[in-house]
This record gives sequence, C-alpha cells and structure tokens, in this order.
Amino acid sequence: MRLFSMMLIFVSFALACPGEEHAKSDKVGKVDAASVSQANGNPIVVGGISCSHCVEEVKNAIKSVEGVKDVSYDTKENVFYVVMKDGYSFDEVKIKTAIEKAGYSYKGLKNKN
Ligand SMILES: [Cu+2]
Repeated sequence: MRLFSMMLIFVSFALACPGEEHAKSDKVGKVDAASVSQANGNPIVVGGISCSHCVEEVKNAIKSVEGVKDVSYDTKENVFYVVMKDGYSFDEVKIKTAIEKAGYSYKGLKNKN
C-alpha cells in the first residue's frame, strides 16, 4: 500500500512536470514573434549601401524572393524591413543569396533592443 501511494505521488509529479507549461509559453512566444514580424517586418542589415539607387536595387533583390510581400528601408537605422506574405516564413538563406547576387553583402538580422 505504501508502494502504491508512492507511485501515485510519482505519477502526479510526472503529470505536473513543467513540460506542459513550457509548451504553453512556447506557443505564446511563437504567436508574439509572428505578429511582430507581420507588423514591422524582419529587420536586416545590408552592407555596401551608398545611395538611394543601392537601396532600390537591394529592395528589388529582396522582393524577388518567393514569399516576400514588402520591403521598406529605414534611412536613419540603415535597416531593411522584410515583410512576408501569409503562410511564408522569413528565409534568411534565400534573402542572403538574393542580396549577394545583386552585389551587396548580407550582414544579418538586426536585434531589436
Ligand atoms: Cu548606390
């Protein structure tokens, strides 16, 4: 009987493990990230931009990538914001390749802090 109650305690611990809570918070995190990138776009830094002509070339290169809905450029921050169409996720490798093909260098995602 003692063994049985100990097993019950063990099982209830197993059921209350943080796994479920983790899964929940993970879901919330994903939703948040998606809504943020939907609203603002993925901020990327590109090297070799020296004039508005460069900006247009990089914009067109990024727009040629499948799933890209819109690209905007922040002159002050020197950052491109890539907005994806619904159902598409931001593909860093494809974006990088397109930028490099256009003759510019991809410096990576900018951390929003
Ligand atoms: Cu230029």
